[in-house]
Amino acid sequence: MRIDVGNGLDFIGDIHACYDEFLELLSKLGYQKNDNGLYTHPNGRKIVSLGDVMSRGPESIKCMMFFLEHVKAGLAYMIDSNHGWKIARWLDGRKVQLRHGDENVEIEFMEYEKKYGKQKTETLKKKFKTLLMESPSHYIFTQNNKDKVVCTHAGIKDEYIGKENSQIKNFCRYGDVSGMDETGKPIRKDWFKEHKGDLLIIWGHDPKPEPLIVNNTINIDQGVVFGGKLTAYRYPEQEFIFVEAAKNYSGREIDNPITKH
Ligand SMILES: [Mn+2]
Repeated sequence: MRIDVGNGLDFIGDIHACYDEFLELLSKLGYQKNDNGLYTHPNGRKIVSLGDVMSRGPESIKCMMFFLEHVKAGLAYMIDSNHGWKIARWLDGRKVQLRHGDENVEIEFMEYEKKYGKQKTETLKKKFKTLLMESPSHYIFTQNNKDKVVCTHAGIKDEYIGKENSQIKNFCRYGDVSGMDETGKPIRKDWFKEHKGDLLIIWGHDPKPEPLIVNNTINIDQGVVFGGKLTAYRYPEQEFIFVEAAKNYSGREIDNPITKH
């Protein structure tokens, strides 16, 4: 899970099927579509998704297709995430309840099947399943063989970095969750307050109106699907680039994580 920073990285927060905003962000970052339909950067930069590329928003299949093709071509990286894991298990035929926007993915697949037929749909589902199941809980990016940046979906403890087991995978997917509150929402503990040292941790999952910077950790989920914005964090430039959401796609008006603050 160690990768050299190379010619620079563009970390992208939770896209949640907001494909238009994602393409706009790529264009702002200087990526261009080549003759094979792939987005490349003239300086050889690469895209790093923090997961949750699908669900809630309008175009899950397009977003998953993007990462399927770009990860395969070595142009992007994507890590595991809570929605990603749920969809992976659903695609694997396991019994899961599709909610919190995951049901939109099923609807998209039904429409896809009507348009392209059963065989093509099954092939695509299988490819998505493999991509999602094989995504690691986190990546460590290095410069001159020194660990510089870690990316994870919902959080990580310092002692987990560089290791992988089912407990670590769950922590990275859901964060430090200690039960549910009376409305059934997870009670989240602030794992990032415990982070020590120079290693930069970039994470998403928990939408904040602006990037939250604490102890060398940065949350770059600015809730594009809730009508917020999609964030890119450029490394090593340490620069934020944003695209505003065209609308609030989530349908959530009350208790919206972006507007309630
Ligand atoms: Mn998430």
